[in-house]
Amino acid sequence: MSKDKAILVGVGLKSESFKDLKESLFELEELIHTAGGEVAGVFTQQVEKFSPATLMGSGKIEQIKQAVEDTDADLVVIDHGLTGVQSRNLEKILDVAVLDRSQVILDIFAQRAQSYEGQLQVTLAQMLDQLPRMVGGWMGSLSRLAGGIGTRGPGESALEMDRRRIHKRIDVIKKKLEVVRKNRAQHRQKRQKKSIPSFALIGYTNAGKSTLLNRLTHSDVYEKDELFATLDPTTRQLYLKGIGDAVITDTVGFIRNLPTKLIEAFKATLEESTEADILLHVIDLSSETLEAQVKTVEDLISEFGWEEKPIVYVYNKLDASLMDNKFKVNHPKKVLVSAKTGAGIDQLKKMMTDEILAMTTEVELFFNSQMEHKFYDLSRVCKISKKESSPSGTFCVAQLTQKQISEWSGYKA
Ligand SMILES: Nc1nc2c(ncn2[C@@H]2O[C@H](COP(=O)(O)OP(=O)(O)OP(=O)(O)O)[C@@H](O)[C@H]2O)c(=O)[nH]1
Ligand SMILES: [Mg+2]
Repeated sequence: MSKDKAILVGVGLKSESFKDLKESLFELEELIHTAGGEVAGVFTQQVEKFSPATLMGSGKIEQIKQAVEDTDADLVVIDHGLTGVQSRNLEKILDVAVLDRSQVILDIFAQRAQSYEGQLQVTLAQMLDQLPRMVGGWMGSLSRLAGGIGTRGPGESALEMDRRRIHKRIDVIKKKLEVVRKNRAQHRQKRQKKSIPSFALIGYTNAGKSTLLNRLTHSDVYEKDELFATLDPTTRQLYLKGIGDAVITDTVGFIRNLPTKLIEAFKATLEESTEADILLHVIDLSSETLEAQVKTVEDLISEFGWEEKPIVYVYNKLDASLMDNKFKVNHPKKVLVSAKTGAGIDQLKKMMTDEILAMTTEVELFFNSQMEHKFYDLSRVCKISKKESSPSGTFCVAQLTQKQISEWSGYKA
């Protein structure tokens, strides 16, 4: 199938920053490429206020229409949310499919979704996204007959469904996801019962989270120079000198103007990060928009209520860093690394160890001679600061996290 040809339109208010508008639009170009399309033209418009009927002014729409005809474009993508009325009117005037930024992101997610859970989440997000757009019987651009950007979905699509059936489907999918979530929670509980220290990699899409996971755990998780390479969370074990075993989770990346429906649908995936002891916020030193990326992630961190967690700022791609990026943002707990070359990885591991140790309390434990094997289990997942063996058993002082204190409370000396 030939590539979808898209005309992109950045729309914002005159009172908003033009730089942000351009940055976001540039990112939308990358999203279109990732979704498998090509860009046939780019327009921008800053308006005094948005038109409820068509979002932007008629002059600009005329120009876009002309460009659609000249380039034989298949679709127009607006870098702004659209109401159902706005989409319908624009599609009528332009006579091609009109999508917004969310729909492009959802389309990429639909192409990426591998696991059962991932597919359920994307289907749910697409339905939640589509519902408020439905005007009367009109289904918007999803009703395009041919495939292409905006028409893909992993499961049953919203294509020919009416509102009532969509509501029903949404309920069914939510129930299925609830089962998946419970499953995940059980797995996590098992892990937590063994109270292994846990980390979660978070950050902007393409920052290098998966590459870092591979570097830290000698794994082979999919990493690629494209947006949203990772969708399903992966958890791997790693060894930290001074502590022992720990686990680290890699998950979906963030992007500015992430559709809220998507966040809602990906709750189960995000819970993996919510449960981690420590967050590693991965930042791309080679990005021209480093500050905006950091801000997007930090806003989401507070939206998810993660700000109470210890966060280590991992500035990645040191080998390809832009000159002044290294000095741009100053977080107290920061480390500069290259997941690609391995530079700074030892410092990062040391920092991860220190962060875990900072969460611990010294506890005196005693293992009688029959329970000595338990002491060896313990010594694999925490720091033992003192140990005395006698014929009756082993006494030790261990540095334990809160979770570990409850797990090992039966051995208090
Ligand atoms: N030069 C350089 N490139 C890197 C480094 N780390 C990762 N990359 C590249 O950056 C791109 C994105 O890496 P990923 O690890 O897939 O990024 P991610 O954060 O997992 O991205 P998503 O899963 O899409 O959110 C890949 O092409 C990597 O090879 C680094 O230290 N230096
Ligand atoms: Mg990834």
